[in-house]
Amino acid sequence: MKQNYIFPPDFIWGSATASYQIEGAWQEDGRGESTWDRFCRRPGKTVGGDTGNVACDHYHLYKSDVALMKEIGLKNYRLSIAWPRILPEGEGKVNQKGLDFYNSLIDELLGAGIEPLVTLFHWDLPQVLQDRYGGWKSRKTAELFADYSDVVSRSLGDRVKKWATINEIMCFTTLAHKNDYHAPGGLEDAKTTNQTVHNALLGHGLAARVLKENVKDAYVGLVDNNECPWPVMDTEEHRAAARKAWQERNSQRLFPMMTGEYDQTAYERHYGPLPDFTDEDMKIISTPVDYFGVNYYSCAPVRAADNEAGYEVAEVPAKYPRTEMDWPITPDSIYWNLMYMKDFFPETPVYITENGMAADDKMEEDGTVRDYDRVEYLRTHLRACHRAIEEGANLKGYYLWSLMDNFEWAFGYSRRFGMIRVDYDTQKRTVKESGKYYSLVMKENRVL
Ligand code: GCO
Repeated sequence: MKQNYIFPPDFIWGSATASYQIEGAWQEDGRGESTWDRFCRRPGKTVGGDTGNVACDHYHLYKSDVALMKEIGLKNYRLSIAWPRILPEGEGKVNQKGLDFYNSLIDELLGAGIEPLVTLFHWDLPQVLQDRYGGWKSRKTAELFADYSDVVSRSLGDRVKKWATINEIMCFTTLAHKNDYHAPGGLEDAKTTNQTVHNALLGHGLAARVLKENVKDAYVGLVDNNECPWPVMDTEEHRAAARKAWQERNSQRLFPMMTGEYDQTAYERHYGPLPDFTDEDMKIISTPVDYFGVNYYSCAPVRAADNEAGYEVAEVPAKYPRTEMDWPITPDSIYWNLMYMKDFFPETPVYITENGMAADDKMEEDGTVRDYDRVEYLRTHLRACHRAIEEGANLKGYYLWSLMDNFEWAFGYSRRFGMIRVDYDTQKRTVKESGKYYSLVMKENRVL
């Protein structure tokens, strides 16, 4: 049989994690409190009252974790830096021990032949900035984020070239203030919530400028879980509806970041009142990026409709296949998302910076984890990526979420996303069948 689904020779294969989800060591070596430390302590906010206090204890186990990465053939690894480790007060005095940890981790990775992609902010804001300034409700946090980016990039920039400023703005702004579901929590009106999104975009732009200034050959982007409506059927009518939906529903973050403009009609239709902003803000926000990072898990299809917008969401039936997060498994959506990216922003390289699934993993008596549902998820999504590349999409790489099981935010440890299993009692790591599968994918540069 013919070997097919071969990726371009320079395609980047990697895997991803985030600081609060894996590090633990929450009070060690001068680390300050983060908004997630605080949020987890609010009763009922995480499943089982779980916290990231220990998580995967990666802070202590990073050397063996990197050795395991090497063993499975990983060549690219996306990690994030905990701001409260670097600046326990959020601003001002730098905690050298925090920098030391990341310097050692980077050296360990490079020594193992693994190229890091460093995310500066993956939601663990120093709590003190929340208390002092209201966190992202204030522009001050955007400015301080640039200062923090300056400290980190001066320290790691001689070895780290690939940077992501911020991960998934929606999740620490809208999910926090509209739903009280993520840190920092605290319900706010729509205008205030939209202001936090705007301020985070501003932080992104300011940090992108700092990185370009400090790091020779810096490769800088924003990572977002952009909205990716796709046509329920590939007919001209539904296709046009989905394209319009894609454009309008990305009016809050992606389009302003790429174009420097808010589309007021689309914004108001989907997000409510526009935030306050200046022309200068929009210039900063649209500082050119080298790539766009897409975190993709699931998305609802849309269909053409006889309403003002011209489209409506086509909810999938209750029994539609879903992951343990209850997210419908919709691989075609990744294809359409990449095609719309190419359509609107043909020049911008795209990386899938996260993709994967929570599965109901069981450890068998023989010590294997036969997560063939995750294997199938990966296979179908990778095929969709391959199809998009064949049709001209600018997709340059793929980072699987996640390297190992970890603290899944409001779900605590009740959801497992890893290709490596973590036994939280013993901290033992076990490569799952999906890990073995992905290891072959990376080695052979094709879907198997
Ligand atoms: C995300 C995240 C991860 C999540 C993953 C699964 O950005 O949402 O970056 O932290 O764990 O998406 O929900």
